Amino acid sequence: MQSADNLRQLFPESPHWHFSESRTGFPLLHLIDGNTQATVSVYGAQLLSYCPAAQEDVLWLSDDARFQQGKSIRGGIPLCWPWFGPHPNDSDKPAHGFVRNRYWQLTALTRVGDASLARFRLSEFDQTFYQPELSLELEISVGDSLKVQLTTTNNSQESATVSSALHSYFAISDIGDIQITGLEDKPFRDAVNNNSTCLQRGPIRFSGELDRVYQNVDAEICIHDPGLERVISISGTGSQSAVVWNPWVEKSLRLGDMGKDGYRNMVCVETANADQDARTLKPGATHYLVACIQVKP
Ligand code: TA6
Repeated sequence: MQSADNLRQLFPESPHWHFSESRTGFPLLHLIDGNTQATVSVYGAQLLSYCPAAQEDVLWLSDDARFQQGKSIRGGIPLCWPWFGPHPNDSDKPAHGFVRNRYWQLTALTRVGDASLARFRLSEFDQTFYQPELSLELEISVGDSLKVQLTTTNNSQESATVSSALHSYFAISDIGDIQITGLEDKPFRDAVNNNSTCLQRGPIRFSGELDRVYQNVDAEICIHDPGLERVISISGTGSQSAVVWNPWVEKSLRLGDMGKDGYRNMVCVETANADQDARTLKPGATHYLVACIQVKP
């Protein structure tokens, strides 16, 4: 594992990046572009915060988030890979894959145009969890918008099927007041109602637990938040599916790390390759799953 001190030696601090540690010693990278800031945990290569200039944090991080080895951090943008949801045929394996519970390697820090960019690589590849040899890289670009790119390359001689998600937790004023547009008339699997297949009618509004996997996603998704007087726009590439989730009261209690009434101030809108949108990579092939997030006035 690269400690914060190791990272300072490898990447001398600058006006555009510096390092610190979580209360449990996880190395944290802070990326800065003018008055815009973002924080990334090296554990999980997980964004924890993105604050555009003159804006409240766009990402939600639970007050009770655990920064503990082997556990995932509740909030920000956890990476689900190489399977989304439960493992397809082995319930002993963790939900949402294993890379969110691993230390990644920071391999580059640079400025590209008006943005600060960081690149991470998952070096130690846990063959116990996944056979075909794949490599995985994450690129985070912080500027007027936040760009997150997860790159999978199949280095093996056989085809490999991967499902994944950029499991983004967005900060909102109140779950009862927001609405989500951009998924109207799209089919979805309703995980709260026996995985039944339904069609979205109009904007999404919340009045209880909601857990849906949308397909044929081909447009920008927007979170309209009257309380914070803003619209968060999420555009995906290399993705035709999106997951929308709020655990509401009971599921929050079962999860145990959502914080008191935390569900009221978060909504997940995940840029994904889920269910039938899973991707099969031929030998030598590369796939890019990309989310571009920005606040629109
Ligand atoms: O993305 C939605 C979802 O799959 C929900 O079903 C819920 O379980 C959520 O992910 C959180 O999963 P986690 O493993 O982080 O508790």
